[in-house]
Amino acid sequence: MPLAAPIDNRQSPIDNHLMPQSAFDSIRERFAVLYGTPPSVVARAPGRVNLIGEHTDYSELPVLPIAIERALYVAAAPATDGQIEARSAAFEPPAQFARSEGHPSGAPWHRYLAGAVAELADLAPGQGAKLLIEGDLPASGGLSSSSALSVGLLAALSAAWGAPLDREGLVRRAIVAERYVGVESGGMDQAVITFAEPGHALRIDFRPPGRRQVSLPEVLSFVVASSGEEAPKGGAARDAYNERVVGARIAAVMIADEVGVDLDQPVTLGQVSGVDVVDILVDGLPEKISAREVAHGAQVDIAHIVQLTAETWDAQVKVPVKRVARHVLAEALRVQEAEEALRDGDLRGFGKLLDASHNSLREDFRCSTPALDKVCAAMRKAGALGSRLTGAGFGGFALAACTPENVQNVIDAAIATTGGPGFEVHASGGLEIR
Ligand code: NG1
Repeated sequence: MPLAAPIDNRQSPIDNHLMPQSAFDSIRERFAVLYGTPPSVVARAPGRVNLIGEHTDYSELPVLPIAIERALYVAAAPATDGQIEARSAAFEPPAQFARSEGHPSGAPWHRYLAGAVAELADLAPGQGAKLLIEGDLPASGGLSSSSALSVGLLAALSAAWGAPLDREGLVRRAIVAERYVGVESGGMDQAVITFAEPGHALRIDFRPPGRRQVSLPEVLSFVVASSGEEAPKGGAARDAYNERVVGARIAAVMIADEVGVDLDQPVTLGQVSGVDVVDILVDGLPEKISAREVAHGAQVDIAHIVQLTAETWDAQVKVPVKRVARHVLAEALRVQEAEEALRDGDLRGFGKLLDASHNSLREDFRCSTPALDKVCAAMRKAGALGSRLTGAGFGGFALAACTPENVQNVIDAAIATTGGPGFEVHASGGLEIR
């Protein structure tokens, strides 16, 4: 069954939802005090909350996120000395390195900075930059602070160097920049951060590529709550994420091989999701299998399965395949159903889809944690229409949908369970550059 309805490729107008001038003014003032010169540009990159469509983007299947009012602000000015100097109250410690050196050692956030600078190697060679990064976006996982940082840095640096990127180019480069940090992510975050409109979710399709704004009912509110566990993109969480990416690729190859799809190029589950008997084929997949076994059996280039941008993957390791594919394909159908429920104002139906998504992420995809399960259950008990983990999982934040009069109950229940933070979020506008 084809998943994607025709997509309206309308672009978000720039500066569609102006944030208060004061936030831009105050970072400008602090920049001037810090560096003795005003910034030439400030970029505001919001966080995001994925409503539904979790772990589908890297299989080229749809997602339905919103941008939120919490954001990172990146102020930048060019520097003739070729040095990159970046300070932040949100990220410690400060960074300083010669642009020509490329890779500063140090804190994890320096890798995002290095990734963004490396992605702009073709712009204003020899120029350095002074940067100040501030904001109110929690960095503990699930609200996309890493992509807000990458998008904000690319937007601010390219503008400061006199070559502002167009929004499509910005998204493309931000995806690549972030993959160098080691997580083979799909592209949802960078797209919604750049193209979101207030009051709307953004339906993003990858095959064929497209976006459309989905109007949100006014009587629908959203709360996000921390599970109390961080989900840093290093170590175990990165490996667990990449294991799912490889599992999804293996499933795609095995199904494609069954139905005679050309295997000369990498295949994704998105490519085979329309096959009539796809559910039967998924049922026939092994629970676990290694990339090497599959590549050998299907005579496919093993790199199509295990090649990650910045990490190596041991092709002999057996990874979960059947349950990963089952989640991904079912979740893609839920995105379509959730969009329809929003369009029809069916809030209960929408809430049930969030619950079903969480169950699938817990039981099949296995990226939930007891703390995430607990905070979701507490929010449901407090009257939420539905609740699920949001983002990659393995810790981080959960989302609840509720009616406006229930927002406070849901927040209180979440905070009583985890100690917080928990707060309401509104669908907000994407990247602004001033
Ligand atoms: P988080 O970790 O929540 O920013 C990650 C990926 C997304 C997507 C989700 C799971 C990055 C930058 N983003 O989101 O592309 O795959 O997991 O749906 O890694």
